[in-house]
Amino acid sequence: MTNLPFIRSAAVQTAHDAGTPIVALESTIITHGMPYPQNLEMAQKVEATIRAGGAEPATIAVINGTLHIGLETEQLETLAQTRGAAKLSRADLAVCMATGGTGATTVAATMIAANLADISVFATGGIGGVHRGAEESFDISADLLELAQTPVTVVAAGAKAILDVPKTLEVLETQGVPVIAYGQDHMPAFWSAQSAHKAPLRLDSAADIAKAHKMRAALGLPGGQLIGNPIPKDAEIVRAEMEPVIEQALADAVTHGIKGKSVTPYLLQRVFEITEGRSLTANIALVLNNAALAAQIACELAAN
Ligand code: PSU
Ligand code: MN
Repeated sequence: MTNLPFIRSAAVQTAHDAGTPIVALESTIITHGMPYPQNLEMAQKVEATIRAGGAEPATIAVINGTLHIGLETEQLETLAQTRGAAKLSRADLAVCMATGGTGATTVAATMIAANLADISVFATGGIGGVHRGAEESFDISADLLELAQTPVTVVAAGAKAILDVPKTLEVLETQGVPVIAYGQDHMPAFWSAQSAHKAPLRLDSAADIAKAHKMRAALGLPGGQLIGNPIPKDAEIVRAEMEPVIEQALADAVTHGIKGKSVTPYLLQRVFEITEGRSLTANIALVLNNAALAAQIACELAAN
């Protein structure tokens, strides 16, 4: 029995007890980031990629008030088809659990859950960040503040390109979050491998990323690391092509008065529509790529 309000799936419990490396996965990308059935296929492929990399995947979600670390096959299938699941960030997690609700965890909430369950590495698509026009809307994702306080290494393909990337980098710097591009000098831009912005830091191996994770802990520094892993070249949509699409989606969001939590899901859906599904194909490719790197990092953390 545990006092902590979560349960592990059978496979995650076995991995935890055996000391097998584990990689956490979020669920908002499943419920709010992609349509069914592609979301389910993506989630299953991501889990398979992590297993192929020698680690155990732990998809995290709240189901009927219980925080699940790892979902059983049917739970994942059900969640992928659940309409109206809550989108849970740091602010929402406790209320959802206290009231027996069902919801998907964002990057912030997944980091909290992973840390509770002794998981140090987490793979996602793109983190939330500072929205364009934040000087008016004050829309800054709680993901950034979570990276500053919860010791989980997050592998993402950068901040979503719908965001203001330089402002996102500034907030991360202020918050003391290491932003590390993997294998290149520039920040990746989600659907595109390159952004116009140099990354503050660069590392070229999973072993170095694992070492840096441990060094932060040894220094007594709170918080995690953000790894910017570029989408594979053969799957990317180059920036020049994406930028007008993003502009259009942002303009539509303003026209329709989209605010708060709905902004990110709305923009992803509009980009999907405007690109006639190509953004989704790229999104799935980059998540799989992040899962593979996260598994390597988890193995390195366990080995040394
Ligand atoms: N990356 C994706 N799709 C998503 C998200 C990220 O490819 O749906 C989700 C993540 O869960 C992230 C959240 O934490 O969007 C950010 O939402 P907001 O901007 O409202 O904080
Ligand atoms: Mn927001």
